This record gives sequence, C-alpha cells and structure tokens, in this order.
Amino acid sequence: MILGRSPELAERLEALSEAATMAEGRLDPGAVAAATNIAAKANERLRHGTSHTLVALLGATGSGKSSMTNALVGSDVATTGLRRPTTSSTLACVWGDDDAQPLLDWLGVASRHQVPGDDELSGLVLLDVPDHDSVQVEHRMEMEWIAAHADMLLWITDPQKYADAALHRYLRDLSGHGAVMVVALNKVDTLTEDEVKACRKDLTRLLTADGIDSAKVVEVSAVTGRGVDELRNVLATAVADQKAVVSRLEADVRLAAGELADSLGPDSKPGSLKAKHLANELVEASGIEVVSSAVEAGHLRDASAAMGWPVTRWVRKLRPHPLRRLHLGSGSAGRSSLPDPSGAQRARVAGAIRDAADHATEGMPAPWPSLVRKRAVPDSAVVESRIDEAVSSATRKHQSKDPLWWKAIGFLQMILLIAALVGLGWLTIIFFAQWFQLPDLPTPEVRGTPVPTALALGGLFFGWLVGLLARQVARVGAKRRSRAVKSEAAKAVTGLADELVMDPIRAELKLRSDLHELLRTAGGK
Ligand SMILES: Nc1nc2c(ncn2[C@@H]2O[C@H](COP(=O)(O)OP(=O)(O)O)[C@@H](O)[C@H]2O)c(=O)[nH]1
Ligand SMILES: [Mg+2]
Repeated sequence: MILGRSPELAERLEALSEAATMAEGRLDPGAVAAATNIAAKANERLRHGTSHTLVALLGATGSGKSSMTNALVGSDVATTGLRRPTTSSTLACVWGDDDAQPLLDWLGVASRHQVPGDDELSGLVLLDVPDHDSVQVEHRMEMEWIAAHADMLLWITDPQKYADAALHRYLRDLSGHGAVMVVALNKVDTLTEDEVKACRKDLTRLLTADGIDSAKVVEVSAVTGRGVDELRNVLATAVADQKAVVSRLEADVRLAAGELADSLGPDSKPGSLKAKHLANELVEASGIEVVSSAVEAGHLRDASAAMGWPVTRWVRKLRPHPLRRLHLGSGSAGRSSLPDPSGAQRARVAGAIRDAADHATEGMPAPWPSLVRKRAVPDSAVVESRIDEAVSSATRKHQSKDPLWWKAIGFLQMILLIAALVGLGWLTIIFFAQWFQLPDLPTPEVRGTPVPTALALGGLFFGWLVGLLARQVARVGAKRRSRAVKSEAAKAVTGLADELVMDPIRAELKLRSDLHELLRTAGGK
C-alpha cells in the first residue's frame, strides 16, 4: 500500500534483497547480513504504514530526554532525575486516535502513554529511550535497537556533553541519516546568550566533522520551555509530511548498498575470455592422438582379418586389437583404458583451467579473482573424466560393422584358396601317377595352360593380389575413420571446455556485473 507512494523505494529494496541473495557466500558476510536485515526491516516497517512517525529521543544520561518528553507531552509522564539514569526501558507517547499498537508491538515497546487532544501532532509517536552512555549494556542495546528502527532521530544534548566521544561515535555511524535527524541543544537556560551562540557554533562544527550537514539544530530548554515550540513545529511538519518513514529507510538502503558495494569492489571491465586457447589445451591433453591412431590401426587390422589371404589371417588375429586394448570400442560404460594422463598432461589441464580463470579476472579487484577460481572453476579430475568419456563416445560412434564388400572379398579369397588347393591336389595326383608309371591322366588345358596349374598358380597369385589391393583401399578407409573420430572428439572436448569452465566463468562475471547494477539501483544512483 505504502510502496505505491514510493515506487522508487520499493524498487531499491527489491534490488537490495536480490543483491544480498546473490552476494551470499561471495561478499563480506557482515555486509550481506546487514543488507538482508535492512531489507527485512524496511518491509516490516512499511507494512505498518506512514500514518505514525516514530521519533526517538536519544542522548546521554541527564541530557534531558525525559524532561523534554514531559515538556512536549505537557505533563509528567516520564520520570526524570538528576543523579541516576532513570529511564530503563523505552516509553512511547502516542498522539492522535490512530491505533499505534501493532507498530509498537513490532518495535517491542511495552510502556505506552496516549496523549489526549492536540491535532497538530496527531500521528507522532515519541520514544523516550534509555541513555546511550548507560553503564548497563541492555540499556545501550535497547537504545541501539530503537535508533535502528525509529523514523526520526532527535538527539538531546547539553552544554556539558555535546562534545562527548560516545555521542559522536553514534553520530558518525548514522551520518547517512542526516535528513531524518534533529539535534537539540538542551539546558540553554544555564548559559548566557553569547555562550549559547558559541556552543551552537561548536556543535555545528562537530556535526559537520561527523559528516552530518543536513541535520537541524535547535536550542531548547525543557525547564523554561524555550525552543520547545520550535521543536514541536519541526515534529508537526514531519508528522504531516509522513516522509520520515521513507527517508529513513532510503538512508538505510543506501548505506547497506554502499557497504555491499565496498565489498564488491569497483566496477572494472572483466579480463579476456580465452575460450579457444583453453579448448586447444584440453584437446591436446585429451589423448585424442593416441585414440585416433588406434582407430586407424584397428580398422586396418579388421580389414586384413576380413579380406587378407585366409592362410595368414589367423596370424593377425593373434595380435591384440589396438582399439580394444584401449577398451574404447567395446561399448562398455565407465572409464576407458586410455593411457592415464601423464603428470605433465594433468598439470597442463589444471594450468589451462587456472589460466582461463586468471585471464577472465585480470585487473579485477579482490575478491573476484579468487571467487571466480573458487566458484566457477571445476575440479580438474572431473574435467579429465569427462574428456575421457567424450573421447570414448566419439570413438564408439564411428565404429561400424564390417562392410559388405569386406565380406564379399573374404568370400572371394576363400574361393581363390579353394581353387589353389584343388589345383595343388590335382597336380599332386598327377605327380604320383607319373611316379608310379601309371597311364597319363587326361589333363584339360585352357589356352595351352593345364587347368590344375592354372588353378594352383592363379589361386595363389590372385589371392595375394586381392589381399594387396584390399589393403590399399582399407588404408584410405582407416584414415577417413580416424580423422572422423579425431574431429568428433575434438568437437566434444571443445564443448566441454565451454560447458565445464567457460560457461561457469561467464556466469560468475555476469553475476558480478548484475550485482553492480543492482547495487546502483539500491543506492539510488
Ligand atoms: N537547567 C536545566 N535542567 C534540565 C533541563 N532539562 C533537564 N534538566 C535536568 O537534568 C536532569 C536530567 O534530566 P532527565 O530528563 O532525567 O534526563 P535524561 O536522563 O536524558 O532523561 C534533571 O534533573 C532535569 O531537571 C533544562 O533544560 N535545563
Ligand atoms: Mg531519562
């Protein structure tokens, strides 16, 4: 409801919350917690609307907070005292008929006094707060709580205490809240006019030194009533404007955003993203060379086994299959038996990843270089195993059954062998027939060459020739296949470099620039 009247604050609060969520685990935990708390507090305060203005009377023991409360109320509702701090818990004085109970419940103030009549201050909730210099720690904590939650801060000081270090420590911490601050120099009845002037001048100087320029300073006396009307007017205006709630929260949000921004560091340009370099390094370290040679050798071996001369084929089969030795082509899941990356390769992978992060954050202020390395850079063991997987699957993808023509050639080789064996057998029979002086066997001839001789020699010769030619053709196929595996694997590894390293780095850099943007919005810049 109220945010409808301050869309800017609503937007800034949302930006602050979002920034705090994103900064969690990245930026200074104190600043993150402060931003989260401020956003939560602001939303809660806004839920109670702006019809009441919470004005806290803050100051040292005996400065006259309770006396000023009584002077403004017009009767003795607060206990005052000369020697002892008498205000141990906050007293709320409420002007007007609007129900302030929920707001005071939220604030945790139990002592309440309703001030009758007085339309001028209707909506004012004056809080007489324990002393900021109380010896009791719970008094100081109560004072700090109220100071953090009130809409306006009315400091009451006097000629003796206006320069106290404790006061100015608080003032410096709240220097961003000058717009909702009033400083009352009380007990001016104890000074001459010249002294009042000098005192006010000195107080103003100290406030400026604290970083507070915009705070209003009034000279008052709770005893004689001097300046009380002026103070009343200041309060009446604030209550009528109903702007203090939003002003206070704006100052809070600006401060919290500033703190987060300090921890975020200046908005410098990111370094360079050397994606290509990283991809190349990973490809080189991935063992693709070993695999693609194995693919080539394996292809040749399979071709020979299918199409070579049948008599010598089995010899080749005795040797281990180059590809299966790497457990790549077996289709088995899990880690392959690619040669484990050597120490040097491993260092190269880790180094390349580290370099990618370092280049991306070059020239960036802390904590970004280490944040990017910590949050965006994967474990190099993970990268290694993913590379291994990618190479294996690229290899498997380019594995096929023996082509039909290999089978056809293999069949032809069998026929040629049978022909050679038939020829040789036939010649053996002829040889023995002659040896035993048997009558000549009829030997058919083709163009003057005896058929058994043609079968034996032709079978052997063509068997050898077909094997040789088939091997040449297979060599081309082997090269093509190994190239295909190599480029497929390289593509996959390049994709991994992006997926595992570059994308997370980009995401972290984007988060950083989003944080800058959000904090600019939250800070109202
Ligand atoms: N002379 C003089 N004494 C004051 C004035 N205001 C408060 N006192 C006295 O200062 C003492 C402390 O006042 P009190 O209101 O209890 O201070 P608190 O501790 O800030 O609440 C009391 O004895 C008051 O009478 C003032 O304007 N002039
Ligand atoms: Mg008091």
